[in-house]
Amino acid sequence: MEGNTMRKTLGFALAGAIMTAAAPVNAGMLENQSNPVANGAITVAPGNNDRSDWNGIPFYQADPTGDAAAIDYEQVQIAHDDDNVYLHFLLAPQASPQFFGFMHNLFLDTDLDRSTGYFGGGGFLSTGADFLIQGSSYFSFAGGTQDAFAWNFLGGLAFDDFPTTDIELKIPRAVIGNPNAFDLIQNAATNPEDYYPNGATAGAGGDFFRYTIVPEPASLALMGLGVFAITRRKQR
Ligand SMILES: [Ca+2]
Ligand SMILES: [Ca+2]
Ligand SMILES: [Ca+2]
Repeated sequence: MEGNTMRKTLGFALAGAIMTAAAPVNAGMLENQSNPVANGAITVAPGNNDRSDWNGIPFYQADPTGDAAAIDYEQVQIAHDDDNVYLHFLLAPQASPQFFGFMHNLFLDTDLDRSTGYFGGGGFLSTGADFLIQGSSYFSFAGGTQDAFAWNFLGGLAFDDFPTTDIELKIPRAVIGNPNAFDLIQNAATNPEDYYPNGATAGAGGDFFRYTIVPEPASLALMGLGVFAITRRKQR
């Protein structure tokens, strides 16, 4: 609805029409990255402590350190190849570092639609998460209402929380429905909790990060513009 309104407002300004033909842009999206790598260029496996495979992958903007205890996120890198998505979170060093694998919650909104999936009690989260990755386990949303923390366990994936200053995940694209893009929020279910980004708890319009796996081809955006132009002509 909003996208249609925007498209009409922008009328036939070509550049604007191409932008709005893409997925709806939420004001709370802080960053949208896409970092394709060669198949198998990144290794995620417990016991593999070589992080040089992440060299050259940009970080998303940093989370404050000291805003949480036990698990305190600093930054994330995300990349993908033909089969998998890879995430690498840096953690602030702790006085008493612990692994806490299952306390790392990664909320993935794979349809880029906040009105589907988990959005937290009272809707305090910025996205509607269709999948949850909790340590090495992954789940699909199963709540009867969007504020119900209810999930179907689907299986396990490669997750490495050793050493304790970072975590790495390898998510097969197929197990999260082969999305072209997803919005993400990272949460440490410790006390106090850490949210990354911090603005993720601001509800609708709150902050989140987006990762794009398959960019929308410009030709499709132009096709959308053509259909729109024909529709407009018919309406007159
Ligand atoms: Ca933090
Ligand atoms: Ca959703
Ligand atoms: Ca935070």
